[in-house]
Amino acid sequence: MAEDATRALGKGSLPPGPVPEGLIRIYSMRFCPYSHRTRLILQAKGIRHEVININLKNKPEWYYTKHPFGQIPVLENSKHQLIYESVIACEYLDDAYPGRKLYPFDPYERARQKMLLELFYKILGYQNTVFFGGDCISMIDYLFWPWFERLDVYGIADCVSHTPALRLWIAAMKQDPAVCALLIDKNIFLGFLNLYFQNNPDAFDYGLSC
Ligand SMILES: N[C@@H](CCC(=O)N[C@@H](CS)C(=O)NCC(=O)O)C(=O)O
Repeated sequence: MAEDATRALGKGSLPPGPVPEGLIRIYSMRFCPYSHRTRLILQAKGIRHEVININLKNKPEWYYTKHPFGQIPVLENSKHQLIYESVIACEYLDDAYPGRKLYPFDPYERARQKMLLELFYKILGYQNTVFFGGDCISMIDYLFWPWFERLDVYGIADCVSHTPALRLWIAAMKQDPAVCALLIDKNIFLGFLNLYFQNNPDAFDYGLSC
């Protein structure tokens, strides 16, 4: 499995070589919630991958060959295929790789998760099960999680204190191995935000020791 803690590549960097057979690459940024989503799926499905972090305030020239607007996340496979838009990338990983399917097989249940996701962008409805898709974790939970993990960092964790079902879901998510593997240290996140809002291009490497 890949190490996420690599320095972000910026202008003047050399483009990485082709993706080796049997591996998938993610162009990412350590603090981006959309990349976080996609890394959760890589982790949850145990997909061998490598991470290339991109400096979003000083983007490498070559990165525009990976995404038309230079956004992250982007997946690249050994056939030079590029997949972007985090929800599409997550579904691609679920379809293209073996192991437990994170989207339900049942077409209605799959549609229901996608409808919930649409609602998430407006206002969140809630279920009477621990997870959004039922009694075990599935795609929809991973697609929501990065924003909930950041509530504490933004100092607004209290906004879920009056919703016991959501608190239960957050507690259950914190038990999941993929979520645990990618939890971000709050102080490191705050350090990143502080530099980011000063427009400092070193923000993306905040907290890395070398
Ligand atoms: N709809 C996109 C949004 C991705 C996105 O906004 N990524 C941000 C980083 S969190 C980005 O690339 N920002 C740099 C830019 O827009 O130039 C997705 O779901 O993948």
